[in-house]
Amino acid sequence: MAKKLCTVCFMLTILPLVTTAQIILNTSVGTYNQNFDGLSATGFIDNSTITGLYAGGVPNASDGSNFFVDDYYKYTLNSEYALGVQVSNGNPNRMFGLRFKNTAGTTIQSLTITYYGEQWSRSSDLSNTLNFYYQVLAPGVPVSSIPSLATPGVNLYPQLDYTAAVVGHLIPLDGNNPSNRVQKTATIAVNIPDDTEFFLAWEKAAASGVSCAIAVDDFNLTWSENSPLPVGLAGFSVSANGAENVLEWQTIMEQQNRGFEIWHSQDAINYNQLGFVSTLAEQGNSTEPLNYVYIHSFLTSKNYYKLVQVDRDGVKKHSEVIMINNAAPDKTRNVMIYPNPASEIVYIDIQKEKNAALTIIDYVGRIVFSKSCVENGRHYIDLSQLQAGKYFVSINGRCKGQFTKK
Ligand SMILES: [Ca+2]
Ligand SMILES: [Ca+2]
Repeated sequence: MAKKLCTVCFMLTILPLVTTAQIILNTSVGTYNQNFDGLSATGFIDNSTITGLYAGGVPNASDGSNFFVDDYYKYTLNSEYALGVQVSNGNPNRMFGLRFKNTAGTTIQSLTITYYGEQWSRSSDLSNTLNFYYQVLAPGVPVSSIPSLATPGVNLYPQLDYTAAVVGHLIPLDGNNPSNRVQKTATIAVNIPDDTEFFLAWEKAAASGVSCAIAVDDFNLTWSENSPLPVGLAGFSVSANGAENVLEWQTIMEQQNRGFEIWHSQDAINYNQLGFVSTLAEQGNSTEPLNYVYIHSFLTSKNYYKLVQVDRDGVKKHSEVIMINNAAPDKTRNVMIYPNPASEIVYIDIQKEKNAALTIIDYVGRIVFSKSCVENGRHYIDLSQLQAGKYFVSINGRCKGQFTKK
């Protein structure tokens, strides 16, 4: 009898947890991480195997060499899992996603989403994209199953789509190999009131033949009650393009905007300004969408970026920080010069030189600064005595870049 009573008490205790087992965001700013390593080889239950994770079926575990098409996949290598899918001809689209609930007592206005797309097999099917999307429900409305791309109220966000790069006849690939995984990241403006559920999800379209095995891993969400930027910033993303990182952002409206400072860090603590991108809006005012791009050639693989939007009256507002791990730094480049344009000071970072002779030359070839036996590291050059114009930086007689004095 006592045992029975205990069981009833236990069930009463756990039942509320089961019915509300989405991922709870109960602070105005916070972070959620999911590496999918809580998956196992023996089965999958929506919203149970991993709280808030929906995949609508029982996935097979695979290292990419077994092709259990039309199931959700737990791609594993040494118990390191990713969640993905492989679809065959004639079968419907497949989707999976994470279900959240805002209980912070405030409206969430910004989501910074980062994840890795991993390709675990090759395929000659060309529909090799995982489409990212999100759905916000009305306050108080619970959801019980994953929406699809076709669901009314779903928002697409193409900057977070992942397209598998390797095409060819079906063979397994190691999705953990850096050449088979890509980091996707963006900050998106949202409106998620308190007591509201939302899904962040991916959908793989139906295939012609058998699709590649395509997966998501190392997901990170940072949410905030603050809007990404006051100048109607619709998105800020960083993507890898060989030895360059491409920063892209869009404004949906601008008022009294002067432009954007681009700040960079290698450790998320010490930031340096790389440059300034002036507004594209006439007089800093626009009601049309405007697109901005800044390209950064970098020296180390881990890079943190943020935008600082500057009003015409000097007021500054910071964007979220985005980190990107690009495994292909430009190894031929060993000097960084910033900010550009510069006003009072220019910083010159030097790596892998010995007893360097540092020279700054103006546009007609006159030496305006020189120093010998310069060590590797960061150097501060006072520009206050220089005239406005273009200058070249030479190390040991080789031109390593240029900057403009404002
Ligand atoms: Ca993982
Ligand atoms: Ca992985």
